[in-house]
Amino acid sequence: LKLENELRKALINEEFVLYYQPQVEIESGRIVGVEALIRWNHPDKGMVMPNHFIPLAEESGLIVPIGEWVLRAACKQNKTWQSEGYTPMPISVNLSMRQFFQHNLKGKISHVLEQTGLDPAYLELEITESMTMDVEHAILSLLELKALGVNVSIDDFGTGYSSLYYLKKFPIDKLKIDRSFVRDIMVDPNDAAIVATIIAMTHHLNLKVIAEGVETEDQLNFLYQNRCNEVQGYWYSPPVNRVELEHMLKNGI
Ligand code: G
Ligand code: G
Ligand code: MN
Ligand code: NA
Repeated sequence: LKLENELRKALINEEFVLYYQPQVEIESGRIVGVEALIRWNHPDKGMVMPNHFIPLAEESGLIVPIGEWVLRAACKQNKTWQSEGYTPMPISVNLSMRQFFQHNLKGKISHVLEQTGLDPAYLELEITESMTMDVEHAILSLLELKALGVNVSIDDFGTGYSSLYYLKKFPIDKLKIDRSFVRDIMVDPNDAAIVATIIAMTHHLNLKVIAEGVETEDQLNFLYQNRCNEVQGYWYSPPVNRVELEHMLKNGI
């Protein structure tokens, strides 16, 4: 209960901050997108990572107002970057299960887009496979979100429920290959085969694809040879604060 109260206070006192991880087009080495990831700048504990508070936020329902803060902060920051002359690129935001099942999610997102003035084409919402288990709900929700003009990606792809039949029916734009598959592509032929197959499938289904958790040059080369266009991972950059991200946007990664 103590942590829960602290989280409520943190929202009021604006103690949350966003970090940003670049998404890089392999061919050009250019940053083509960023994922927003929350941190808690705690007055005593310093920078607290999301795995220490997101699970409780999800349990308690606080993830809804926290998620709304993330959405607004990400849209606002992306709009600011565009006003400052940075090359426009999408910012992706993680949606939690509760947000995805929230009444009037579309209205809330559309309100944030209006408030911040961000073009919906520059917002990407990440959902996980487990949120699509109720197929009818998922299709209806995704159609509503797509009608706003935002992009939708499936995060941690391959780790959850994945019916290829429904994948074809979901109005989504992109798959993010989970880092657990990428980690061993150079040592485990099964993981190499899985990753190569997911990439090939995305091309056939006309989806974009990004590999997460890329940490080595060998992994990068493997992904490039297998026609994966984009990567995210420590090889290029961990999630960084706004100033560090702006430095990379200006000077290259
Ligand atoms: O860098 P990293 O430690 O940021 O993230 C750890 C986990 O926390 C990831 O699984 C990520 O999806 C989750 N996470 C980070 N930011 C957010 C957020 O804004 N909303 C939600 N729902 N999850 C987040
Ligand atoms: O939303 P998602 O669960 O994909 O959150 C991304 C998580 O992955 C964050 O915790 C982020 O810090 C972490 N991450 C990003 N790049 C790498 C990487 O190259 N290696 C590892 N181990 N983790 C990464
Ligand atoms: Mn994510
Ligand atoms: Na992921």
